[in-house]
Amino acid sequence: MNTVVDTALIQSLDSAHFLHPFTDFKDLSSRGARVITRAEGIYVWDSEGKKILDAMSGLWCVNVGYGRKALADAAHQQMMTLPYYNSFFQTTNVPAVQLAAKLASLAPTVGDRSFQHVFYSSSGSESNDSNVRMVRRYWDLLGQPQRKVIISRHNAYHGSTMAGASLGGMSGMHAQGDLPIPNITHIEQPYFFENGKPGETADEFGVRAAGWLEEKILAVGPNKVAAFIAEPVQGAGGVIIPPATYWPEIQRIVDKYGILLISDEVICAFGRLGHWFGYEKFGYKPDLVTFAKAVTSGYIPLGGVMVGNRVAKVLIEQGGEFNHGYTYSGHPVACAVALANIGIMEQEQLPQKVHGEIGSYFAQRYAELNDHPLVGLAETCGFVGGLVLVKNKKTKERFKDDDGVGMVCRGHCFGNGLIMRAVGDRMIIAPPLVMTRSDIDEMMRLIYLALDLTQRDLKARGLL
Ligand code: PXG
Repeated sequence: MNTVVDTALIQSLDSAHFLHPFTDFKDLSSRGARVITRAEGIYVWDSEGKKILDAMSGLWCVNVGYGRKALADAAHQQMMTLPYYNSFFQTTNVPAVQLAAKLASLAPTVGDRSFQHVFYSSSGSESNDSNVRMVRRYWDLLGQPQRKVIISRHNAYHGSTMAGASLGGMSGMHAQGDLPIPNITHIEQPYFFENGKPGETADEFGVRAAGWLEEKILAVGPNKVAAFIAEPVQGAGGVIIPPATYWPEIQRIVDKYGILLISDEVICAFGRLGHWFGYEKFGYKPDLVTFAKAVTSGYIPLGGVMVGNRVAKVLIEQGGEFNHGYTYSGHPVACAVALANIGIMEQEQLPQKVHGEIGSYFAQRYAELNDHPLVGLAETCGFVGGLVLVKNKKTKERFKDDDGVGMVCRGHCFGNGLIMRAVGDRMIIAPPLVMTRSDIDEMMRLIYLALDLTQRDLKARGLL
């Protein structure tokens, strides 16, 4: 395929017509967007022919890597058979049914929670809007309509629609558009490096951080709380991995007050943490599980909610008509691609690979970064990794926001052909699950190079 493009022309049309997400439009216009033209395996290429190792799997989604013919074939075949039909008005379609059954078979039962039902959308944001609707409907049907409040966490990311952005805890998003919407409130995130007290162990901190949920429930009034929503590991917030004690204590608290637990697994499902679903990794029992992104490895938009038996039973048996749904709920092409994608993951045993030897190798190599003078703490969970850049390793002194260290490092990553994301002073990755040992070695080589160049720059600026 001819992927040679006139970069200047594309950039000028881009700035004339395309308003990008989470972008300073004027700033982008002045510098010109990077034009990505093709991808294969774990690499993308830009319009200047530069080859870049994509350690972010697109945006946490291309778990099976780029260039998978089976996914293109599935889309092509489904488009020629039935490109679209809705699932309103008592109709259904074959791929949507098959995928729902497949997802139900993959989602493990934990304790008294099992997952037999799926509600489809086209994105993570929409799925979380659906969660808000389902949670409130559930409590209405149980005769407790006063249970409206959903508790989330600061620095969580749950999407960009009105409900998604409200559930999320990003202050920059709340500052625009009168958010959060009513009855959504937040507690602090379990970020040990930042919020651990001197002398406190990670495990002690995990219990204390979970305790903030109980404090909030008591402050709101236990009979007003509908649900708690959280990502197993916070992704967009900077790969914040909770201490091992956190989730069990959260489980104890939600059980004590009988509130619903929503596990937002838009990033953490489909092998990312070494399991089909993230809740398996930590062993907690969600009532609703949000998914999107890697269900199709990002090849086509699809999202949804795995609805656990506790909620499904009430909605199905007592609910009557549920007045909620999308044109593309159960889109046949998206569902066909998802089935093919899950087929690849099963055949290549990608969750098992991340859980097993290749995941251990990644963890071991990434942990070596802890010896780098700029790294305060480097941690992984499955195939996500985060590290914090520090001024002083011994005292854990951080850089100032204005120092822009993350951006300096990100610049060096890109300059040397690596996509690694910066979130403040944290550098994060979520590599494709198909990486081999030698891919991991190459990625680590590029990370070290970027860190060394960042250190050199910071020294030159007198910041070290
Ligand atoms: N929940 C979680 C946990 C997510 O990570 C969404 C919901 C929303 O999904 P949609 O499909 O509506 O975008 C996400 C999305 C970043 C970044 O900068 C992360 C996401 C989206 C955009 C940027 O890391 N995650």
